Amino acid sequence: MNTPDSTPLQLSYDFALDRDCTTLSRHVLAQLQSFGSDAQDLSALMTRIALAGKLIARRLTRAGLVEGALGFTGDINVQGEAVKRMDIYANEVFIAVFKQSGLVCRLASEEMEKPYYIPENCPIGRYTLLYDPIDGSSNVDINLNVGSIFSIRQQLGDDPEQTGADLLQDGHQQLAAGYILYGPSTVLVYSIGKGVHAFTLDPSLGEFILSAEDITLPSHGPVYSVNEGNLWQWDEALRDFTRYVHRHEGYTARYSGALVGDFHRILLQGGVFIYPGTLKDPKGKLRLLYESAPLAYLVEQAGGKASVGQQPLLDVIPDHLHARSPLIIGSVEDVALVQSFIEDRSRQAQEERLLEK
Ligand code: P6P
Repeated sequence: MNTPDSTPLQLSYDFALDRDCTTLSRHVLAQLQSFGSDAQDLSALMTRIALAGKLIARRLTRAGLVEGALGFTGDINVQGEAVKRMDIYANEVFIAVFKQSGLVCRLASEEMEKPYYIPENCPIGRYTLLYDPIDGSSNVDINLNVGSIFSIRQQLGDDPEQTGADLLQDGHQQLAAGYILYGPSTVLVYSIGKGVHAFTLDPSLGEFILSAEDITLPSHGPVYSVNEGNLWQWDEALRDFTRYVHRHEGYTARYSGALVGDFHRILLQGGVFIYPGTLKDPKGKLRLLYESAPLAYLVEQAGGKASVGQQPLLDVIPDHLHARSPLIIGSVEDVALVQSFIEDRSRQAQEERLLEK
């Protein structure tokens, strides 16, 4: 409000107060320009996700001081991966937070083989939360960034077998998606299909406060993010791309071992993140429904691109709940560059097959 006697100090107070009052729930309702039941649901869902983020952030910031917070449980999860204690804690947080919500009938998590039903919510709550409670958990014990990734889908039908079969839909069916990055600050990034927005946790308020609105990726960026230790397992096209960026100015490698942090860097600075198929895992390592698809939804909302190679990632329909997919995601020009090497190799292979005939 620019009153005649407003001083720059007054203006900065007004700005700071207005910003501190732009909480996540208010932002969602403003995005939807509605107070209807669907809008209220989404706003309430995002508020619950924020609560989960606060509880996980609190545990992470004190993990080194809390008995039993770090290290492994000794179990192997449905992914065949060693389970960290923080994976279980974070998974339980999401269950506890949504149990009381009345909104979500079903949770599908990287840590649980089958969907988790919350019967008391099911007649009313027609939403499913798909999530990776702690992504990059190998970073927890060394105090490096980790994240939670989430996706919200409508529950279609009653899923009588409780297999989540109705979730095997392409990524365009997502109602909302985002992640929480636990780094020097805790940042929640989300989209409900109206742009990508970031909120930073103010621990003194216990609130996520709007810190960046309508985030858009640059069309090109210097960063390529891939684990070159797997180079010997990749298709030749990915080696061609790697040789190209090694030999050309203007590229820099950044890889943290945690998808959420690596993606967040690409979202803000541009570039490309790649987790390709390998000889060991031809479909790649990352899970489609609760890792790649939510990030693909975000990146397209931010003007970027996500592909599994030659097919847009959001078009892919998983054949089971924990289906994996290759992931090439980031700035339009950089994803296109990776795809150009894939197309060249595919054309070359086709020509060789024709010559053999
Ligand atoms: P690699 C973490 O386990 C994760 O799922 C992602 O967060 C990360 O990008 C990837 O795996 C790292 O895998 O094979 O490079 O160690």
